[in-house]
Amino acid sequence: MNDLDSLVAAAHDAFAAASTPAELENAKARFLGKTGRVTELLKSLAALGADDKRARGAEINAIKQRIEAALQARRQALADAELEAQLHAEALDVTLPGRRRGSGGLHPVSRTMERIEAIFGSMGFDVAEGPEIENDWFNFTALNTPEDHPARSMHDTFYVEGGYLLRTHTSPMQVRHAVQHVKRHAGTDTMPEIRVIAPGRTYRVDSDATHSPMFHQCEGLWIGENVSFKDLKAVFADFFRHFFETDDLAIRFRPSFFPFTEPSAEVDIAFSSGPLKGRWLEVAGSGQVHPNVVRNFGLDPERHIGFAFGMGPDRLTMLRYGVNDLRLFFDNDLRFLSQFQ
Ligand code: 2U9
Repeated sequence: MNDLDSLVAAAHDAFAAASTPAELENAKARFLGKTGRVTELLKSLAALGADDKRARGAEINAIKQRIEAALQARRQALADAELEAQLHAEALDVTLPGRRRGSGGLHPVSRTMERIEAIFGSMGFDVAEGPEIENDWFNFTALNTPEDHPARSMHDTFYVEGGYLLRTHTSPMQVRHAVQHVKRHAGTDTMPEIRVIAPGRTYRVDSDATHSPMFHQCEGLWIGENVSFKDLKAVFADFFRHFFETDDLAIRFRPSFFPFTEPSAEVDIAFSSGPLKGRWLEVAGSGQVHPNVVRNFGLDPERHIGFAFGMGPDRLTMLRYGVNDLRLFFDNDLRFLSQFQ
């Protein structure tokens, strides 16, 4: 290999060793730059005679072109590699599903409330909603609750300024509904039945695994001229079978006491299959509406009778989904809540 061929080989090696465009341009300078080795060779022609100059000059120009071609090829290779790396780094899998905004969902207790409203709605019950801040008359007095009843104590009831309180049950809403209903039909001989449920938030000074200071209630009221405990049993049987989506459940009534009903009963259900099989579960309270309460509606309790009931949607949600701590519903932890979507 003559000196010119080995110069071409050296340039090839130097270009191949350059791994970035900047390194390649430095290598180029060493061969083709102002003081590069090819340039030095061309300068050395000045010392030669005319014939030698022509022959040597042609040789040097030939290797200069080979070196320039090698440089160009390496430039292209580096540019291709860079583009390839960039394409790889920015690769998009266009078959992946797009990123969507997560869709929200109903809180499990809200789902229960909606189910309760739909089932009672199918039995002809209206839905009454109203104030959570109440006065003493609607929350207690109209419901035959004596002045010295423990529920009225500061330990059980949240009192707010101005003699108002946070309703301790949704019963006051039913009193409001009944009073309005009676007024609307005053003076007419036949008054349509009162058939209403009152779902909503209620408040009591209480907090542990099964009690929350804010909790939900759904109460119901059915008043007419011929409404009896027999109808109450039928309504409950229908409701719980629909709510728990099974006919495999038994219902029992246990005598109890509430100021606003007489007689009164706790309502238990027991499933005949599933994880809760055979256990009596308390699910509601109920009773024949007390004559004093009917009188407070503006009706004659000798003529208008009926029943009322109350149930806790929080507890019904726990039973339906197998949740054992009420507080989970109110912690707003999406890991818990998203399980119900
Ligand atoms: C009017 C008259 C009477 C509603 C009733 C109950 C029995 C009852 C509890 C169920 C679970 C409260 O949330 S809970 O702890 N309720 O036991 N509620 S009778 O009686 C009424 C309502 C309105 C005008």
